Amino acid sequence: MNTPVPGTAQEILCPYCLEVISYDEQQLFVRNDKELFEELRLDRRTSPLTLADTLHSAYQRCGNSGGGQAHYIPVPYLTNGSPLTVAMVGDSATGKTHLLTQMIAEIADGGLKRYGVQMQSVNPRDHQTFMTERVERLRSGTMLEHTRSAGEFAPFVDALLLTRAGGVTRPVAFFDLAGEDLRRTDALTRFMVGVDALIFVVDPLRALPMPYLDALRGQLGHTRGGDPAFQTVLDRLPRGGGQYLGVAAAVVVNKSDLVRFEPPVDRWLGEPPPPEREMAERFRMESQDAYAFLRCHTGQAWVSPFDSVLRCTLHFASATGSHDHEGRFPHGTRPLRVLEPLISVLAMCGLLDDGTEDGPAAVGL
Ligand SMILES: Nc1nc2c(ncn2[C@@H]2O[C@H](COP(=O)(O)OP(=O)(O)OP(=O)(O)O)[C@@H](O)[C@H]2O)c(=O)[nH]1
Ligand SMILES: [Mg+2]
Ligand SMILES: [Zn+2]
Repeated sequence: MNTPVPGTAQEILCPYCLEVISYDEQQLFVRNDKELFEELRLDRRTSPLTLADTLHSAYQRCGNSGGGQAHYIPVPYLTNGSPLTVAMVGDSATGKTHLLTQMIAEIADGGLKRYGVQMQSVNPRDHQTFMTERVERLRSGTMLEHTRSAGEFAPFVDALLLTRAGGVTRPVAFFDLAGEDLRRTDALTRFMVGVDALIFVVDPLRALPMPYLDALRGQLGHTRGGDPAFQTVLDRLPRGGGQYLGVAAAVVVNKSDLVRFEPPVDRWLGEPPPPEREMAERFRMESQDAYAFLRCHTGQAWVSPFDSVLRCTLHFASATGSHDHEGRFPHGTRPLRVLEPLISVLAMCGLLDDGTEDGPAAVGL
């Protein structure tokens, strides 16, 4: 992690209120054992190593709280280059939390190393909490709970520092709201206006008509009308004058284990991660197949992100590899192709080298 040099602070957007914020040593806090924020006074006489270690777990209070809820941003988020925000989108129970958990688990296991990317946590304690409460829980075979409604602010659930082989580091923060919150159009979802990448999660139990899925659908049932959260979020994004939205996007047919015998799902689920040099081409092929699959079986509304966003890829994935049995995965979980949608949006945002000669990411074009 970079140790910030006074007077060189870069202006970035606060991920919560979207106002400009820059690193300010006078606004630092640490969290105590009771999870309360306490002011941090830096002693410049401490050794650079100790200072760097203190700052790694420090927070800065955003000065734009303006009567609303005070919010705190991890210092490494403000001092390591231009941050990137990624949000999961989909109605309740589409599998956003399981998918994001498995994505971060695979990154923690070194899943981005084959693309020359190293990871570090933005805040060690928050990352450890995420690993214990989500990743280890799921790996022990316990289904994760529905995400609680966020109230006034949507905090990111985890954030990582990703460093490319050339040495460029960027903080990446992940948002995972409850499905019902994503339908809100108030201040809670305002951060969506400034988000860099969206991962739209399609639930086969809602989208696909196959009769063998009926027993698993629950009360919500099948609909050709699309996911209401997709439309609310797409409507919220700034158009910037053009016909298409400029955000990076991936549409994931999640829970693909439920339709694993349908072609071409069967074929894609067995595919290994794409090598860097073939990434753009492989994602293009998968996108064509997934688009055709969705359009063959369901209404146009389910592919609305692809129709509205300029750079969008489509993917097949399964967060858990199988359906839960009364809240448990007795044989553990077996994530399938969960990292690909994230790799795709990271490439679109210039964080991965997609191996093409014309510089920033040809992925999604
Ligand atoms: N078969 C199958 N079930 C899955 C998969 N991923 C998630 N599920 C199930 O889908 C249900 C909902 O998962 P969540 O990840 O909590 O869904 P969510 O979209 O975060 O829901 P909210 O937090 O309410 O918005 C759980 O019962 C999971 O077991 C998958 O890949 N395959
Ligand atoms: Mg959730
Ligand atoms: Zn703020």
